[in-house]
Amino acid sequence: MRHILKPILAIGLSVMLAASCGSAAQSGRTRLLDCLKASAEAGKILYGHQDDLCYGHSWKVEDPANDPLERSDVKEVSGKYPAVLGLELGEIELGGSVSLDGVPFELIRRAAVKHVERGGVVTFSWHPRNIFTGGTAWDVSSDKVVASILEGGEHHEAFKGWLTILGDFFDSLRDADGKRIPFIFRPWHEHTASWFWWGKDLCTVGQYKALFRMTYDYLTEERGMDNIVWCYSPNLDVDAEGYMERYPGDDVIDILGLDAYTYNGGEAGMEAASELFRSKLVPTLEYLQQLGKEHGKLIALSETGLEGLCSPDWWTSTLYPCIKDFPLVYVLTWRNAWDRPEHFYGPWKGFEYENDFIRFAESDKIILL
Ligand code: BMA
Repeated sequence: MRHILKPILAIGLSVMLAASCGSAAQSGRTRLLDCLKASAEAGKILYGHQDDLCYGHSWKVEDPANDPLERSDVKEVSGKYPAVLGLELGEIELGGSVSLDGVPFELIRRAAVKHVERGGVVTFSWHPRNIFTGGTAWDVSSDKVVASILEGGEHHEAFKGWLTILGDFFDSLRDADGKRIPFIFRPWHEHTASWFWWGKDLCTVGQYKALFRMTYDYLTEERGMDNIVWCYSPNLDVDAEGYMERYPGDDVIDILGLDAYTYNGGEAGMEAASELFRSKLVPTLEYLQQLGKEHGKLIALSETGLEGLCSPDWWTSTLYPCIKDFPLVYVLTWRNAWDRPEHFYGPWKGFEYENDFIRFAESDKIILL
């Protein structure tokens, strides 16, 4: 079977998986980008869910090597898989067999390949540990970490070892013909905040850009991976200037992403929380749309959600009205942690407000698989 990237094109109300997108002579990066562009130009937004095939709100894959990967919280509610599957690689750099969330890398690899085979789009995030302190990605106790892994830094060689492990994993993502599958990679995210060791207050503009470029150069040049679409994803609460301040460059980035969550309003209530989210997100998407035009890039809501979905109509009354007028290529809600019942952002069968997700998913604009 020749590897074919199947673009997701909506025809009327049905989703059609076209036979191919672009020509086989093009790189995987170009072909995936062409598909995504065609979808955005058709006015469609692909719906994505993090870790969807690996586990759900109250289940997980038990046999990573053989499970048919047919289960999905999104499918159990809506009848369809998410069009975009987000997968997390944190702790792959340690060389072990499971991620920081306890997901076997073998399962992550199989899920990525299966999802692309089904015609979907895969995006990887990575929360690597802090090589300087030995802590997690959230260990922000030192502002020397990025400097230490750049060329000339004391941990540069060790960090190149981490990149090698990451590159080996990416290299193992092959279709039935042995060709590398195309996917989106979204490293060094939410760096306009300071909760990860690569965040704004932990490294200079130049160091951040060098970190991104080092990662890019390693995978594209040293490893020859022309199957990766690169996404840049600052966090909400930044203006257009702040958004672009650490931008690695048009030659590196393909998608201008944004991570933006609704925070449970507590005493102020859900209505106030939704209103705050709307009042921040819409102006941000306005400038993102403009930046996308100026730089010739796609735009995406690369992470979003309301933890625990404590609102009967977050999908249709908060999220959808905010995004519907923007040419977002995809919108991805975060994971449904099987071992933390309150830590979920996607729908699941039996959840009291599942019908609100169904209404969202049935919109002409929103594409599932
Ligand atoms: C966070 C939480 C964590 C998780 C991390 C990486 O937002 O969901 O529990 O470890 O993402 O997946």
